[in-house]
Amino acid sequence: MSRPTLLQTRTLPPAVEARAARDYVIRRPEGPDHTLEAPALLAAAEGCDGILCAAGDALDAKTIGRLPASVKVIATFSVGTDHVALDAARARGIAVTNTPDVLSVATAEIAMLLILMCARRAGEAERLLRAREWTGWAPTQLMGVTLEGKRLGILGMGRIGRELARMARGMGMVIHYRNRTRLPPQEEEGATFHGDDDAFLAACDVLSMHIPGGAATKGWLNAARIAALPKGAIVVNTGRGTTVDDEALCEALHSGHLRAAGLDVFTGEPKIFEGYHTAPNVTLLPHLGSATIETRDAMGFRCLDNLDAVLIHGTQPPHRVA
Ligand code: 8YV
Repeated sequence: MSRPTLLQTRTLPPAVEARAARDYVIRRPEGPDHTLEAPALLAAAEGCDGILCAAGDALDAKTIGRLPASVKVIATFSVGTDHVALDAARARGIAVTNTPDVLSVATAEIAMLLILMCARRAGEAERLLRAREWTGWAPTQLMGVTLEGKRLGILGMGRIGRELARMARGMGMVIHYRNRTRLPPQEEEGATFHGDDDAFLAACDVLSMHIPGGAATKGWLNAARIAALPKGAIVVNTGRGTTVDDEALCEALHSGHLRAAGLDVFTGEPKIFEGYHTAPNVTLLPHLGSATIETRDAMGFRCLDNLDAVLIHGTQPPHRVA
């Protein structure tokens, strides 16, 4: 049997590349290894049986509608699927798969890293040293806040949220959570569920956001919700940048209502909202949530397991989302 043809939009870790090249004819779009815009994607998809893409690739309804009939499956190298128009894929009978579970710990680790950096002002402190401006130890210099005993509010107690809760409990934090959609709430041992936004936000010394992107969550953290957080709260986002109103967040950092923010995701990545360059007490990371060697290998293998099911074995892919 001849090998199926795969459009692979990004360069993946070596072990994943090797397995993909063994089992598929690999088609690579021309140009740099980043977000693929619709025309380049459609041109490269000609004659392909499947697409292995990543978050940010333009798989909107229009593009999916114009994919060649040969495409049977889209496997995204991400747990988030906001960049893929799932209804359009369903309408065309194209299976869509993602990579759940394997990135939960890595992403929770980045959320915890941001929480720690914000609480202990580590970014500011490092910038001071790099600017050669440290003049010596002082009792009141760069004082942060102790996390032990503080309340961590997890927005979206899913797989990643649960891993973060486990880590935070180990540090003596008190866990509160809110799920926007799943009702009734699952019982989450050692965590307090909140049924409405205001009570939840009022209980957040630290708010960590783990909700998906897309129209339903756009700008969820707006000025009103930021105002409902206690003065001096910390906000961390490792989900999707679109869930935050950037202007409102910058404003709250400048006014001092928020102590700090830590962001790993941004609207319109890789560009970031200009205000973050000058906002005080903001720690910025370039979408590192799942970026560990172990996790990226596992994500790649998960994509290939899904592609193999559809294109080689003719079975249901294990992580089908549409
Ligand atoms: C991905 C992510 O690695 O899985 C997700 O949804 O945000 C990241 O962990 C990245 O988006 C590339 O697809």
